[in-house]
Amino acid sequence: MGYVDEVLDLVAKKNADQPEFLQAVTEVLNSLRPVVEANEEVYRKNAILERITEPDRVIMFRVPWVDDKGKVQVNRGFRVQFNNSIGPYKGGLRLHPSVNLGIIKFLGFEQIFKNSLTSLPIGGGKGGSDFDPKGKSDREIMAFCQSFMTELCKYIGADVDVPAGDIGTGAREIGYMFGQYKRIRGMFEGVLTGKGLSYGGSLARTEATGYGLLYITEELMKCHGESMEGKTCVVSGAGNVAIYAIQKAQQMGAKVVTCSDSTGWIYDSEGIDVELLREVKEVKRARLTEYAAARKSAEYHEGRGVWSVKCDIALPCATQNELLLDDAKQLVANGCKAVCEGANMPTTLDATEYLQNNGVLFICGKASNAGGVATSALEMSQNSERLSWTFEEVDAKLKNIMVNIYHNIDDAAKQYGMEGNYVAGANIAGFQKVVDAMLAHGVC
Ligand code: NDP
Ligand code: 2IT
Repeated sequence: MGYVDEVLDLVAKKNADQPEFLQAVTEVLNSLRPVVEANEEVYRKNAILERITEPDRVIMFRVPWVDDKGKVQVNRGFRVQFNNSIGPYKGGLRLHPSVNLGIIKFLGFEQIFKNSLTSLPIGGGKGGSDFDPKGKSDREIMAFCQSFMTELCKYIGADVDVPAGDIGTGAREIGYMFGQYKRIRGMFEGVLTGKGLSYGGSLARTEATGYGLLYITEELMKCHGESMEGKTCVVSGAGNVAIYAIQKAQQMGAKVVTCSDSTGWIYDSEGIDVELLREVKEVKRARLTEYAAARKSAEYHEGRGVWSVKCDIALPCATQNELLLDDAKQLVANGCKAVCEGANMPTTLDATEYLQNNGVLFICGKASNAGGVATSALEMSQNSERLSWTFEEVDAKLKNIMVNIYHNIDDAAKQYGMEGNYVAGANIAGFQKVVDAMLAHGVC
């Protein structure tokens, strides 16, 4: 048996109850085959694949907090510090009832390669909790965030591990967590990113993931003789990534006709009104039914369905495994030219293969959503030098990073005879830097 298959077997045995983690490892290791075969002796001897698929450490803890009725609630908190070969652990905190160890491990594993692709010195980590922020009062959110940080603060630091936002964790939650870290550790340092502008946040971090997604999508289109102008896009999600992806797509002259949340989706024949969407989701934290109620051209549908809408470009920006094989078939039948992932692993493995085999340009999240974490690393740089850069400066650096990621993954795919396979290109390009550092550090 080849080395990749041996390790895939081993990882499947050790993590049988973690389907999302296995899915992520399977995608990555399968696409690394040509690189592993070319270096099999060294990688085997150094157990590179065994080590890269086993987190440095997993921290799990109880998060007790008091709700508005005076009752004690208990959630489970996680931080997976996966790999710090090229820099301090870096990755978001997800607050959603579906969170479990397997999901945090999949996200942490992906983060290793994503962070490497940014070309900035950040390692891979991820955390979160099965806490559900929906319907909670501000005081309850604060109580949870303070309790979560009371435990987490023992394991993080500006040069150790720097968490940030993800699903359910935005500026409000980061603020409460930063306050608690500062209070317990007695230190004002860049321990979190996605901070507010008044206490060390970076301009353009809020927009960065969505904007970055569109910068790489535009480069992809340009390199295939097309532009964003006049293209019809479908977007899923209505959170941080989706909102700023829609905004930038519109600035580039595309028409975005859908968005979605966890209960339903919108088709807006006139194109999504981003300001209205922000008001409904960011300010009121309400359902998309409120968007439909406020806008004549919008239809609201219960359940899922954005991928059934005819489009040139599809941008999944909600969550993992939200674009399935049947959705991929529908996109292809409707003439979709490109799928670029704003979310982490939104497309299942069979759907990805179907899209690739049917001529759809496909960029995976670890490349196309890397703008968020890249700008987090820029926030870390600004914190270190105790300066803040202008919006234009950060945005220009972000664009440059995304365009470079596109060319790096394109070149890596070509180098290994898989031209146009940006999944393989991303995994190979991300892996190479990490493996060089791991070999340099010896057995650890
Ligand atoms: P948000 O919490 O801001 O938004 C998530 C959106 O997806 C919401 O509209 C949510 O609906 C919707 N959604 C639909 N189904 C689900 C589900 N089953 N679970 C969770 N959400 C669901 O998160 P982000 O926009 O920050 O994150 C979206 C995706 O992008 C995630 O995969 C995340 O890991 C990834 N990502 C985020 C980055 C960032 O900087 N924030 C960076 C890189 C990747 P509802 O409104 O009903 O909750
Ligand atoms: O998935 C991701 O890259 C994020 N949620 C952003 C992580 C970060 O540290 O900014």
